[in-house]
Amino acid sequence: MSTHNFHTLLILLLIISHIAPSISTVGSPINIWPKPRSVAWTNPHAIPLSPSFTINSPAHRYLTPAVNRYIRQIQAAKYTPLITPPINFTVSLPLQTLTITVSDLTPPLTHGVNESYTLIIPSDTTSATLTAATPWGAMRGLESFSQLVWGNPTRVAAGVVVSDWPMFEHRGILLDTSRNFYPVEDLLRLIGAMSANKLNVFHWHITDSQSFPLVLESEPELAGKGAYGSDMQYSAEDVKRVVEFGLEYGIRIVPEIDMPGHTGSWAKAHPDIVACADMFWWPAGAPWEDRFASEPGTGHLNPLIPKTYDVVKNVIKETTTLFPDSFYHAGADEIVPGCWKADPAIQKYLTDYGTLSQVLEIFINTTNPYILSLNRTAVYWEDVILDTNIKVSPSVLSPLNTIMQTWNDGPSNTKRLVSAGYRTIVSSSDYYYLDCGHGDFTGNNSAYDQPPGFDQGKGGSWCGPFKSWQLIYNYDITYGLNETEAKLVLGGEVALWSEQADPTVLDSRIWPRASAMAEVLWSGNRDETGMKRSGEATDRLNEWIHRMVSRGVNAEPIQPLWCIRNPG
Ligand code: CP6
Repeated sequence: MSTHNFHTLLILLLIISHIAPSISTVGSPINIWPKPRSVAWTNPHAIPLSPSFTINSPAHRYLTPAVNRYIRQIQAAKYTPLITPPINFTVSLPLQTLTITVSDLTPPLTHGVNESYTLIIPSDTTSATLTAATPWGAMRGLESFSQLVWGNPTRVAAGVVVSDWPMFEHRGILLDTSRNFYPVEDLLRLIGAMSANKLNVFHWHITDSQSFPLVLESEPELAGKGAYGSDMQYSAEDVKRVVEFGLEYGIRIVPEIDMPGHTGSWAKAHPDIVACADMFWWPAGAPWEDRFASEPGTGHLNPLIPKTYDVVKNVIKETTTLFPDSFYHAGADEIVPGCWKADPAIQKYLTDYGTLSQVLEIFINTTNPYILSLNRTAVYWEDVILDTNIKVSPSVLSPLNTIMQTWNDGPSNTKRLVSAGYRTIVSSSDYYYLDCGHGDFTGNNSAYDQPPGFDQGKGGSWCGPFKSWQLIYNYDITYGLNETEAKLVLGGEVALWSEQADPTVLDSRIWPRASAMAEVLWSGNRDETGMKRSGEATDRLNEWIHRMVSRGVNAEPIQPLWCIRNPG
């Protein structure tokens, strides 16, 4: 294209963009993360935000504290953007109020609650409006409003209508607090940052084989002996703080007490109900079938001992008392044959009656109805019906009240689950596992690090390769599904397993990669033309990282500052 033609085109584009209120990926004077479903600018300009700016809102147990928090943040932040929004300042009356209207204050924070909102900041009045169907939608709208405010003296973008709602209902982060411990303060900072990214589910993988940090009144020795220390436990008070904090930020807390595998830590209190816990995790030279666990920290609950169910029922019951959410994650991943085979009672069962799959079926048949009786929807890892070695018959777990969570093989396992009618949460380890730190964490180079058929050829180290934020945009979570099947995909979760993570790296291991997933699940991984959005998202993500850092979240950079100063 000649320079002349190029200039003509530019002028044409400028004229068009002035006539039509643009809803486009380019030219947005200031961006909201995750990108809303629709943003319409009409005569955009920056106006002053009054120093006495307030938000009028209906009183609500959780919306009111959210409103107070946003007033404080908006007044105090004086956020200095990386790039000053390309938008003219107009000397005009300052914005005095944001008025919130909520059609129904009663819906509790549940899966599928209406999170839509409409935010209108007109260019010619002193007051803006936010309308939402529920308090939870109002919280999402407040976050968007806060991102349209910057500078000192404070400016707000005016002449804009944001109409927004999520693409997927379940948008989560899994954090494993068993391999390493995280103080409550870290969990609260995570929940706050999740809310800023419009995520809505904190999947708390509380316990595993390495430690049992949850204090239970009915089973005090589980944490008493199974936690890393008395200073590395979550009390009922701690859990309450996390749950209440979550409600004030619009984040559901879904607990997972992983069982019957991943339970080595239970043996400190109850050695009699845990198979193989006293054995070394990897018999030298033994094949996969003879392994005691998927990683150091051995032990699986023994489904053939009645006492197992006394303990398990106490644990499930009290956990559902502590966590009000209607989802209960029941685990059931990675049952390793060698562990159960090493137990004499299970050995006898195998000789006389049946298979390891039937042993698992006994466990699921006893615990699943119990979870349902406590009015919970059980979520299971895909392994429970898809594992190649040990799995239950799908008829044991009804699609009517069971949700499955995938983590292996990306799209194909999702397809298998939804085509069998299960609602499914996608957390593909090839795209959404953020835990990869420094490779081998076992301290040696045993076959364990690259077990057969597991992650060979995908980058060498046990958890590799590192998943980039761009890769997250590349994943279509409903890939290859027909319309009916795609409807069963509830959403997704990124996961931070903590073998190589603890509070020192929490923020940077999660952010900004979880921001990429948050955008994918809120408004999709592709732009209007069907292109993957990661290219277009780069500049916006730089700004969003900077804003997260300004709010006390140590999100990692994705580019040198040079690129931001020399856009182009
Ligand atoms: N712990 C538990 C883990 C993993 C799972 N469950 C895991 C497996 C493979 C990778 C990362 C994490 N560490 N309880 C699988 C759901 Cl690559």
